[in-house]
Amino acid sequence: MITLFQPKPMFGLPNASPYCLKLEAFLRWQEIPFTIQEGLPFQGPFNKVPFVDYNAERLGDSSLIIDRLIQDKNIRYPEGLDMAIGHAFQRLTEDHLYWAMVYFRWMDNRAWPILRDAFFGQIPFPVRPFIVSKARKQARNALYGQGLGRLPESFILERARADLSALSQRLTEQPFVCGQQMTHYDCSIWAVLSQLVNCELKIQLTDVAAEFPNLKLYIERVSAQLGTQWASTDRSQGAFVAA
Ligand SMILES: N[C@@H](CCC(=O)N[C@@H](CS)C(=O)NCC(=O)O)C(=O)O
Repeated sequence: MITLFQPKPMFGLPNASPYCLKLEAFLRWQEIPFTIQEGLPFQGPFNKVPFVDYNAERLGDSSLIIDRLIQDKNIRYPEGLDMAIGHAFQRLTEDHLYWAMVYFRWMDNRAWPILRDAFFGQIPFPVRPFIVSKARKQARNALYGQGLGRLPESFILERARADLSALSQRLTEQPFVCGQQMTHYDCSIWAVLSQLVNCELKIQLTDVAAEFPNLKLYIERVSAQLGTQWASTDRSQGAFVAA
C-alpha cells in the first residue's frame, strides 16, 4: 500500500499542486491502491510535495515515484507511441509553463490575495504575516533563479502562450501526447493544464489557455481515461468532493 502525502484539495481541484494532481491521477489511472494523508513540503525527502511512503521507504518527486512504479508494476505501453515527444512536452509543461503559472499565482496582485488567504489563512495571526512574507519571497527568488522571474510580465505571458500553442498543435494532431494511447506523460500535462482551465483561482493564463479550445477537450479526454468520478466531475459547478 502506498501513502500519498500532499496538501488538502483547493480551488475546486483535488490539488492546487500540479505535481500532486499528476501523481494522484497516475495512481488512479493505474488502479494502484493508495491512501492520502496531508503532508507539507518539509516532511518530504526533497522538501517538496508530493511524497509517498512505499514499501517502508519515503520517496519524493512525482516523476521519480512514477518511474519507480512503472518499473515495479511492470507497466508496458504499446509499440509505436512517441515517448520522446511525451518527454519533451512534459519538460515544457513542468519546467517552463508551470513557472509561468507560479508567477501569475504568486506575483500578480489580482490572484495573490486569493492564493494567500487560501494557503495561509488558517495560520494564527501573530505569525501569519511573517510566514506569508517569507513564502512569497521564496517564490520570488525561485522565479528569479529559474529565469522567468527576471522578464517583464508581458514576455512571461507570451512565453506561456507559445507553450500552450505548441501543446495545442500537438494535441490537434494526436489525441494524447505520445500518440493514440494515454501514457504517464499525459498525467503531467493534464495536471498542469487543469490548473489553468479548471481551477477556481483564475489567473491571466486562464484566459490565454481559453484561446486554445482543444486543450479543454484534451483535459476531458484524459479525465475520461482516468475513468472515475474523481476526474470527470464538473468541478466548475462546485459539486466535487475529493475521495
Ligand atoms: N519535481 C517535483 C516538483 C514538486 C514541487 O515543486 N512541488 C511544489 C508544490 S507545486 C512544492 O512542494 N513547493 C514547495 C517549496 O518549493 O518549498 C515533483 O515532480 O514532485
